[in-house]
Amino acid sequence: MLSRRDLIRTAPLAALAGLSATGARGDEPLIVRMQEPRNLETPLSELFTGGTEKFFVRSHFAVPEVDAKAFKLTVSGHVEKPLELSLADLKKMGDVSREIVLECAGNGRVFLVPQARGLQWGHGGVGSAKWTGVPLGAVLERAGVKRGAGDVVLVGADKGTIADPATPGAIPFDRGIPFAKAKADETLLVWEMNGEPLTPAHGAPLRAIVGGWYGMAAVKWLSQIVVLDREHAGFWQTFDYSRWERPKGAPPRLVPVTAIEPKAVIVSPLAGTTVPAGQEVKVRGFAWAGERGVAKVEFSSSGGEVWSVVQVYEKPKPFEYVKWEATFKPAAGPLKLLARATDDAGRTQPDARDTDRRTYMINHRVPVELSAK
Ligand SMILES: Nc1nc2c(c(=O)[nH]1)N[C@H]1C(S)=C(S)[C@@H](COP(=O)(O)O)O[C@H]1N2
Ligand SMILES: [Mo]
Repeated sequence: MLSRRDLIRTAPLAALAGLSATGARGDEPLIVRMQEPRNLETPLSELFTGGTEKFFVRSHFAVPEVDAKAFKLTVSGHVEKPLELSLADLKKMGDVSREIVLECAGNGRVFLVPQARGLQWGHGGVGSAKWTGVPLGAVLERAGVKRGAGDVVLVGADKGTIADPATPGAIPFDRGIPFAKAKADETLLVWEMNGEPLTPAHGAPLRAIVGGWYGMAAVKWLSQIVVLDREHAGFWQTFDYSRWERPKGAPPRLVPVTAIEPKAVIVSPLAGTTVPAGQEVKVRGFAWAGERGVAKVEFSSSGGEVWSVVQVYEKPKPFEYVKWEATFKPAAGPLKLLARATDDAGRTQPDARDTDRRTYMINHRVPVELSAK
C-alpha cells in the first residue's frame, strides 16, 4: 500500500484533491469568497478538523493594525468606574478556555433560492476552536455596571464606509449584546485560539466570543466596550444581521439576529460524485445547535421519505459540535441524502426556508445529490 508520502510524490494534483475531498486527509486550501477584504471559507474536507489554519474568515473591512503592546481596551458608558485595560491587565484577571462553535449568520447562503445578495457561503462558514480569555462578565463587574443596563456594545478597531444605506462616513464594526448575555459564562474576551495567540485575521490581539450566537456578535480587534442604558441600534443589528419578527397584534418589526439554529451537514460523500451500488456507503457529517446541545441526528438516503436515527446524545453539549457517521446500501440510480439535527429543546431543522430570516440563519435541510452505480 502507498503511504501518504508516496502519494504526495506520485499522485497527480487532481488525485490528491480527490483524496482530501473524501475527507481521508485534509489538505485543501481555504476557498476565497472575497479578495478584499479577505473572506475565506473552510472547504468541506476540513470542516471542524482543519484547526486555526483552515478556520473561515469573515471580515467586513480591511484588517486593522493593532499594536498588542500599546493596546488598551476602554470600558465606558453606564458604569461606575470607566476602565482602560492593557492585555497584561486582562491576562491578570485569569484565563478560561472553552470549546465553542462560531458560525457566520450567512453560512449556507449559496443554497438560498432565489439567490440572495451577500457572500455566497457553502457550508464552510463555520468552525470550532478552543478559545482562551476572560469572561466579559468579570470585566463588567470590575467597571461596576450601573442599575438599568441595556446593551453592552462591543466595538472593533476596523472601520469603513457603506454605500447603501450611506453611513455617516466611516463606521466601525460593532455589536450590542443584552446585559444578561454579556454576563453569561459563555461570553468571553479572548486572546488565544487553539492555544496560540490570535492571528490578525481572527482579531488579534483581542476579540469577543459570544457562545451560541452567530458570528456577527464575536467582535474582532475589540477596542472599546460601551455600556448603554438601552438597546443599541447600530448598523450591524438593524440594517445588517436582522430578521423579521411578527409580534401578535402589531406590525412586523426587525430584530437583531442572535442565537445559532440547529444544523447537521454531510461532508462525505460529496454532491455530484458516484458511489458503488449495492455496497455499504459511509456517510460522515457534523452537527451543532448554538446555545443548546445536539440531542439527535437523523439521516435519510431517500430524499426525506424515510429517516433513521443516527445518534441520540444523552448529554447534549451546548456551544459545541458533534461528529456523526451513518451507513447505507444504495440501489443504482440517483440519490438524495439528507441529515437533520434536533436540539435538546426539541427543535428540529426545518424542511423549508423561512424567508422572515432574510439572508441569515440558514438551516433548512439541503440535500446532497449524487448517484449510485
Ligand atoms: N471587528 C470585526 N469583528 C467581526 C467582524 C468584522 O467584520 N469586524 N465580522 C464578524 C462576523 S460576521 C463573523 S462571522 C466573525 C468571523 O470570525 P472569524 O473571521 O474569526 O472566523 O467575526 C465577526 N467579528
Ligand atoms: Mo458573519
